Amino acid sequence: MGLCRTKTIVGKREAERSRQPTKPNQCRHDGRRSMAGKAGGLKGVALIGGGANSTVAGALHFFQDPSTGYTEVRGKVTGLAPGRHGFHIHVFGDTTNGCNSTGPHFNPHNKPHGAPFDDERHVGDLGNIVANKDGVAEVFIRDLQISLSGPHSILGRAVVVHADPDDLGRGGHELSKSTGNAGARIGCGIIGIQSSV
Ligand SMILES: [Cu+2]
Ligand SMILES: [Zn+2]
Repeated sequence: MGLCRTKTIVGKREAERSRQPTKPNQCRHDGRRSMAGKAGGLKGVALIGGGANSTVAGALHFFQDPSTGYTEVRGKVTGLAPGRHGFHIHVFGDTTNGCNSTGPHFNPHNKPHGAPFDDERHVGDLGNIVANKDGVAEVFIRDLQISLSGPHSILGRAVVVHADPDDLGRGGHELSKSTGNAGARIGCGIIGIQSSV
């Protein structure tokens, strides 16, 4: 998609500018090398499950690059219907009552729901993941609003996969500005600190 193409690095100021994607908050599926091999930085992990009558499963890894602030979400979710599925960070890392105990979208600044590339969005708004005809979604998201430390930290919260597409706040439905009208919560997992072994 070319959202994150960087310029040739010439000197320090240019290098700083080159880190800015053309869309401010996120780049995804851009084919760039993963940051996860870099030394330092916090890592998180979430195992996705769907509860009693769901086939949804997966594992997602989170890594924040300390030099750029970008947090990368990588992994795979299986057992989905083909197509787009809303994908968010919800407030609570609590699955006592399945994915329904994870609360609303993580929204520390009381903003309306939006797209990952909007400035006006919930911190937890990561848009959609896309499942192929076999029901497998390969996830590769890089985002500047979620973090693994500080007030935007998603550690101890939950990642949730929905039955329907997130309309990114643009659908005109009464739920568009709060949930993206993404439907049922068909999979979720608690984001924990990843073991180094
Ligand atoms: Cu959600
Ligand atoms: Zn939201």
